[in-house]
Amino acid sequence: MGLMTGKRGVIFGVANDKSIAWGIAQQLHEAGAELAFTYLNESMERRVKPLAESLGSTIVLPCDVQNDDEMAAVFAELGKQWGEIDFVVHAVAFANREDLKNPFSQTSREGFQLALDISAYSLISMTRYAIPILKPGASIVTMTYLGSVRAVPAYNVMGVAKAALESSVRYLAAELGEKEIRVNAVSAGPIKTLAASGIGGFKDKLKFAEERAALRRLVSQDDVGRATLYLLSDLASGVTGEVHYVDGGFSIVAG
Ligand code: NAD
Ligand code: 0WE
Repeated sequence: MGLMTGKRGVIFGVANDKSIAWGIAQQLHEAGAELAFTYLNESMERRVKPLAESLGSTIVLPCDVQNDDEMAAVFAELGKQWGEIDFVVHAVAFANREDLKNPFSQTSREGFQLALDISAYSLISMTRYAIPILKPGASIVTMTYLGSVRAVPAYNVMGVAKAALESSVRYLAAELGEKEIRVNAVSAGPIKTLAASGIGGFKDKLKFAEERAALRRLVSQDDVGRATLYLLSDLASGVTGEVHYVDGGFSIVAG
């Protein structure tokens, strides 16, 4: 019997086998969970379908989180096939590349709205569509980053989006506690993924994190996957509204 045996849930945010969402999926699968996946578009579909199949998943659905109809269709289909579900993983973020490069004060209204819509509002709409099929005891986890609470060079509008995301975690947790639904965030240290590969000077950030972290190492998709597994499982039945750092202790040191 695994920690997640008999539990079912959906994972948003797998792009390829380097994705944090994929690290989470592997841990959930090993623990006995049954998984559904969503993908952004056709180019992602080609990568996500074989990954999903490798874990025995048969429910793989399109979902651009900016599109309410697609989001509604995902949870309608899950309701049809499974009735109710036990967990949701939100591992989705996007900002215009120039907004992660230009001075922060140059952020356009459109760029701000795009980053906040995809990276923060989507947790609210995802939760809203999930609620009708979430079991009591269900758990929602989203992925965040230290740039929400510190001015990390170049993270810019994504930092504002992550601050909104973390605040949304607290408001959703406060609202859904009476339904015995938990909502938490995992704040991961820097990891080389597709989303990170577009960032200038990311290598230097990795080196800095490795040198300064209390554990003197980077964190992996597996490190994040295991902590997320805990938050999604009944081991964390008393934990909600939290931002749980999985950064090797980078954020707790100074000097
Ligand atoms: P990734 O590129 O593998 O995943 C990002 C995902 O977001 C992709 O699957 C992409 O398809 C999806 N996405 C973007 N726009 C979307 C939209 N409109 N609709 C649906 N999906 C959309 O990169 P990752 O690093 O695994 O990122 C996953 C999460 O982890 C993000 O929230 C990111 O902010 C967070 N995070 C990443 C790091 C890091 O260093 N890599 C650190 C902390 C937190
Ligand atoms: O959340 C993220 C990255 C999110 C992201 C990445 C991209 C690159 C490609 C959002 N939008 C885009 N848009 C693109 O066009 N991380 C936590 C990883 C990350 O990004 C940084 C970091 C870290 C860490 C950017 C600057 C500084 C540090």
